[in-house]
Amino acid sequence: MTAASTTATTVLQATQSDVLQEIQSNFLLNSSIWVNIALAGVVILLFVAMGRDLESPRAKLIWVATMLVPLVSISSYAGLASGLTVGFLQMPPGHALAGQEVLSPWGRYLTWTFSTPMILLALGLLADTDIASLFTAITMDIGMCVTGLAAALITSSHLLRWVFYGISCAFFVAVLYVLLVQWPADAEAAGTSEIFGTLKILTVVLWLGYPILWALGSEGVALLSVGVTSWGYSGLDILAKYVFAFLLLRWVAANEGTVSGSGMGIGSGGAAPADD
Ligand code: RET
Repeated sequence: MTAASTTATTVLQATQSDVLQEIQSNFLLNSSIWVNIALAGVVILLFVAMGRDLESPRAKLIWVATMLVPLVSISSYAGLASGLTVGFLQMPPGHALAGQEVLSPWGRYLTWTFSTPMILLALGLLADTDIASLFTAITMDIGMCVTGLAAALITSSHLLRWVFYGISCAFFVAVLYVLLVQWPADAEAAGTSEIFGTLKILTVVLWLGYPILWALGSEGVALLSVGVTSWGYSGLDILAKYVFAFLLLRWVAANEGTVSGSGMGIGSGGAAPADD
């Protein structure tokens, strides 16, 4: 066995307890996880209370999609806190930390696959967009998250890490296009353009922070430590998920009449009767 493969074997054999110990000995990393677990818990209770009186199908669907954001989040952060979705990766030659065992909280990228589509579903319903547009935004978003996960997990080639990063960015551009070009027009027609405009800017600005952090953190050029990167993501999460969801639900609860259709254009102008 060569020296390199011996190291790789040692890395792969790091147990969940080793990983947990490493997380718990890193105050920055550990606090960035637990603060979010606590916040998600409070936010879930708040959102249940905020949406309990909603009656129309579209408003209820927005509420459930929005509720799922902190629900996925608390599960995601619990996975990170336990060490289940965190591992040691040996970075390939060419990477700033080449050959070193780097702690990778890859569970984040995995669970974004479930949380970000809920954010887009809620926004799409708010804009009362059509199913094709919603499907486009959500599938492009899932593509972005899965290829982002691949970029983080690849240890065979430095170049391929960045190739996957580029593919993920391309998916992201499609999501941005839908958010910035298609849905504002739909929201205008649906009478939700004011709140949609606020949430669109919040979403676009904050979401742009994620690929920047990835590139600067230990997954990318390693200018930021694992703990600082993790706090960066946690901070973005607090704004992009909890603050976003709070603003959306508060508006929906106060303006249910404006979003009282059945959802996704069905019965609210998008699907006209066949004999019209
Ligand atoms: C990655 C790296 C590869 C390139 C791009 C990325 C974008 C990630 C985004 C994540 C948003 C996450 C949110 C989570 C809330 O639960 C995967 C970092 C483009 C935009 C809002």
